[in-house]
Amino acid sequence: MPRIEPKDPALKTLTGLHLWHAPMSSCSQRVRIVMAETGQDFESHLVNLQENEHATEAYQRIHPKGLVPALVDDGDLIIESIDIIRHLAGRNVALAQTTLHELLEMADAAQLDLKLLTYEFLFRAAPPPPETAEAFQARHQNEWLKQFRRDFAVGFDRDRVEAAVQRTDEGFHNLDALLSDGRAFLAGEEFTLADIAWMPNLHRFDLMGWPYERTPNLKAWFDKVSQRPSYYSALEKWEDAQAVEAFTAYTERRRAAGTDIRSLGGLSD
Ligand SMILES: N[C@@H](CCC(=O)N[C@@H](CS)C(=O)NCC(=O)O)C(=O)O
Repeated sequence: MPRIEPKDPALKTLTGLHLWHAPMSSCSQRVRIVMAETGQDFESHLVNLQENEHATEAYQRIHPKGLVPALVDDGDLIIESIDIIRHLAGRNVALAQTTLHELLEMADAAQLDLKLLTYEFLFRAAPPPPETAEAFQARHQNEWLKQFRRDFAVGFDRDRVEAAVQRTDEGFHNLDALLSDGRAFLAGEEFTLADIAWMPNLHRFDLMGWPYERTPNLKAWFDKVSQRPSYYSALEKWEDAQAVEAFTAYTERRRAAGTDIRSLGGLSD
């Protein structure tokens, strides 16, 4: 298990499961789904990303990259959502048993494109005011994230957005091809971590108006897994209804203007 040494020694004294997470972060959503599916309770430490709580010194002593989620299990700190869900599922044979290494790696690798496209197609609805953006630059220590935020402020290059859309589309087609043999779930007949790792991604792209009709097997899979109680209790229930409403309205506005996600990456072909 990839434990890391916490900068904050107080973490080592914590007992039970403690999760630092954000309500609508896809990486947090997958961790909460595993908790719900396996019936594990956790002490919730919400990190308000809109208020840049992940840029505080205190939080950066918990997560060295200043990102969510972070888990402490009886004093052991684990970051990286895929490592966390593996750790949590380790106790649950049914969830962890299949050969799903590749599907988890794909979900992990898809994160950067999901992030770029989330910022472009959802967060651009209400970018932070300049003083908040400046405070983030002054306080956060993750140089990659700071550069990413600066790129966002000036506008991402169209090629970069286009490439992210294309890679996402390829990834979804790969999943669709897997499912085309009639299997019930991504890794076979059992619901596994692979399904959990991908559920938040499908949800996120749904908010952006992704054309899932391009991948009917994947669409049917998503329709099925989103009926699971954990999808509601660990993902939808945590969402801020106003934010969802604002994202939906923004997606509709961009669609009407022909600048939504469907207008890129050959998705309208
Ligand atoms: N590879 C990491 C990615 C973590 C990550 O990027 N988390 C996002 C939320 S899903 C975050 O903290 N974003 C803060 C920001 O964009 O400012 C993981 O899987 O845990």
